[in-house]
Amino acid sequence: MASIWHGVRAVLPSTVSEFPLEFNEKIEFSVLNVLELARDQLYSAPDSPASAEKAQVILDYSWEKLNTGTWRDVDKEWRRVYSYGCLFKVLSLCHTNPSQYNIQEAIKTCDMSLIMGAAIMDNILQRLVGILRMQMKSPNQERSEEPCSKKMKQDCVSEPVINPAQEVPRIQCPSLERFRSDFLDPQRPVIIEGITDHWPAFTKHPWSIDYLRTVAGCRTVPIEVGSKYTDEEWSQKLITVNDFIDRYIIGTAENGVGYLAQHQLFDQVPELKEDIRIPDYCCLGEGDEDDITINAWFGPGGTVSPLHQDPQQNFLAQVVGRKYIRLYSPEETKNLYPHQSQLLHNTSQVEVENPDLVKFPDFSRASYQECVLRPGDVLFIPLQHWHYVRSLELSFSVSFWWS
Ligand SMILES: O=C(O)CCC(=O)C(=O)O
Repeated sequence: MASIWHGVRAVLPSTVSEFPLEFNEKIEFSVLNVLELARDQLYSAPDSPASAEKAQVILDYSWEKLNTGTWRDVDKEWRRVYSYGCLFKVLSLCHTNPSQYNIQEAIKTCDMSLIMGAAIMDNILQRLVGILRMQMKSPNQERSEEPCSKKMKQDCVSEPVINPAQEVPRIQCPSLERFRSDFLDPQRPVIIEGITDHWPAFTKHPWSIDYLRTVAGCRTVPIEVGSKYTDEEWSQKLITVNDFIDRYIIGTAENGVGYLAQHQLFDQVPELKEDIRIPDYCCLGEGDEDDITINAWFGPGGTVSPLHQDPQQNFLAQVVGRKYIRLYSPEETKNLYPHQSQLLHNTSQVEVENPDLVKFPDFSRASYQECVLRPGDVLFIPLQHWHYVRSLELSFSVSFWWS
């Protein structure tokens, strides 16, 4: 285990004077002082218990700042301070013969920095997590006698009946010009086939529960709990991917619907990002590749994303399982009863597959298109098009939001 500290130490600057601690005037002098003491101790007495205490002081204080007011208004400087707190905590956890528990705790701390903090020191927490992951017992080791032997939760998910007259059209790998003239310019939805065949997610590393456990099982991620985000009891929590699979996919620990729906997964777990490719058609947009948001949508059968619209063009790529999708053009907005509140104004109040037509009578006038998205399919959802999504079985999709 001495090698852990060796590996960790190797990513730190070699001397205290090379260790950067620069903040703007938003950060109070007393906080800077604790940060400097923690840094100096790291180089003078790294195994002193006082290191862990200072890390905790930095974490507690910056956590308060991150949780005051709305997230949008949190100053990035405080997110950097939080990441320094995470860094000092990881270092104190890894110093002397860390147990598996401490290594898992250190990985969780790196993830908290990647989720809540901001990049510091050339993304040092991302590099540390790579080193720590190698020291974890293989996530499948304990499960090796029973790979996938546990039965998957069998959800009773109803199969939709698709009306062919309303079905979203399909096309095989159109040229860029054809896609632009027939679908992007007129803002018409289409399912593009044959453009994901070369993705490692289908070839080299077919995505499966076991594969996810291997590349991301010990990683802490935010998940959504509740059948849909408009429900009162809906909430978000942080758990490891292994726990998410055990509780919500295999379903041994808890009932209820859990959805791993988030944009950070591919930044947190670069191995997964290497398995997918940004569709070439995104080059028709005005933004750079860095402006494209890539979201993961991983959950059991029956997860529902209520009818909503987004302010960007979207390619929704299906990797595992199938999803039923309904699309309404922005012209139908008047028949879709968006919520009044600012927070949910992009979400319809109507339960698409079980509408209350007494409360929402005009909903029945809204025309729509529908489809079942299958592995390999990529659905183009034009900007502001309302979409409703229900997974028909265990499903993993990836969406690309671009402008
Ligand atoms: O797959 C889902 O559940 C929702 C996808 C979605 O809303 C999106 O990609 O914008």
